[in-house]
Amino acid sequence: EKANIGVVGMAVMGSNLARNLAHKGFTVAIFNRTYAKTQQVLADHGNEGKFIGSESIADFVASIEHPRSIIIMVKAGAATDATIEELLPYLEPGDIILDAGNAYFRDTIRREKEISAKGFHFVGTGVSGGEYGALTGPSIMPGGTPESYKIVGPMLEAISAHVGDEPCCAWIGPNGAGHFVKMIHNGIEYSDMQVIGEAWELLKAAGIGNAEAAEIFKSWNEGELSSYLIEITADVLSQTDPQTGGSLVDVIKDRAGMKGTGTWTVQTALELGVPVNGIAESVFARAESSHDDLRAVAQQTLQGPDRTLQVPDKDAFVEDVRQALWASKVVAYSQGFDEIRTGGMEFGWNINVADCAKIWRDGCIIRAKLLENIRKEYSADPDLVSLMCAPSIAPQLAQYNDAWRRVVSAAVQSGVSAPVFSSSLAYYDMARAPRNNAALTQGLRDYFGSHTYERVDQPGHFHLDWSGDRSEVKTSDD
Ligand code: NBP
Repeated sequence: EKANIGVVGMAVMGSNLARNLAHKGFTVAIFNRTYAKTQQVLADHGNEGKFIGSESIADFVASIEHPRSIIIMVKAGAATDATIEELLPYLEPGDIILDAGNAYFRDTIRREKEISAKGFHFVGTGVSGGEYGALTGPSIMPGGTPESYKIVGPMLEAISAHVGDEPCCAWIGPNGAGHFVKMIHNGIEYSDMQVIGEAWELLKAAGIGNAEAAEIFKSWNEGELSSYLIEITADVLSQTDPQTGGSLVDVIKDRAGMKGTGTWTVQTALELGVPVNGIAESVFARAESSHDDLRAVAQQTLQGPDRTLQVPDKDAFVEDVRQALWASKVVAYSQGFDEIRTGGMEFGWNINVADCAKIWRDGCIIRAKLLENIRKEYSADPDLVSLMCAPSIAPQLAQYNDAWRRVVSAAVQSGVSAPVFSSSLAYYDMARAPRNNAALTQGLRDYFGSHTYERVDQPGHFHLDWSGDRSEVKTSDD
């Protein structure tokens, strides 16, 4: 019997995906550069389903039915290219390589071009859900040709998470679209975690300890903020340190790590000209947290308030923070979805934005109640310019405005750094302002660089003779 599908890479993600496929009744060929890992998977999990383990790549490829579907789940980057190189000589036309690692979408565009030129399909596939998700049902974001999705789609949908009978897996678009959407998923994940962190720090400033904060997050998880990250925040905050018996989070070093997807999201947004302030602030907050030299010298030299807040009504303050968290989160999501929409147009992918929200409702790290709402809004209006202006969102942002402003003010007054709370409010205010300070910027640019300005009352571009007689000339009609 031949395998229905193959998986290369038997580290935590690949082995769990292979097991998930086997649990769903597929016969799974498995391969790892270091054979011992393949043997280990067979020894530990071989009885969970039908696996065919191979020591050589040739045997591995030969063990899969044609047209072959082969998932690569190795360390993103050079390892992916090396694995593709090894596979290619054994493939036949029509075979499909899926790269399910966290590839940079431009690498996926390149690989798809090279591989499709050889007569094979290449499906750059975003997978989110961590190791547990990979085993029990991740959110899956495949790109590539629609023909290849006809073959691999049913298998991917079978192993994905489900909401009711809807799979958390949908074809996203050609070549790099799947990895692009996964990249922005991760960018949004950064901002989701940052707003949670800011809320926690504000609660702390108001004298709320970790155990009490854990209860607060638990109660927030019962309402509109309900999400995986809020749920596990309650768990992390209530964890005691196995060594000292105190609160674990208080002994974890406050230096955040990152692997690159947040940075890519922001770099790409800069190239596309899409303001993703919340995501950018989250990436920079992680960078600042790890900037040891800066923090050491700043702690010695910079003065300011001591990050404590006097709150007369604690319950009211907690509710303010909840509302500010919801508003900031929604604005950060709005920016992320804006990047998806703009990137989808720019790269010619025609991404169905509602589908992205749909497949993030479960399985992935940012799974949240809010995503059902987002899905409905983009389904109702696929050309929605900004999520924050959607019919069900804008009124709630209005309702939460006062609390949001009070919390940002409290952060500023007390010296708590809350970059996403405040930058998302600044983004909101900039977007809704009938006039903004860009008029002065244009005046200045024309002053020092003759960059010209447009007028509100007539078409064309104009330049003022700033250093001469201050006469105005029209430099172009459009
Ligand atoms: P790792 O990212 O730790 O990669 C280990 C795997 O890559 C092993 O199978 C290893 O083989 C293989 N490998 C390496 Br390293 N260099 C290779 C090469 N030159 N040729 C062939 N194979 C090579 O594994 P992971 O944590 O399971 O993640 C796999 C992918 O999934 C990554 O792209 C990751 O970004 C992505 N991802 C991870 C998560 C998560 O929560 N961890 C979530 C979503 C996506 P060896 O055993 O012979 O060294």
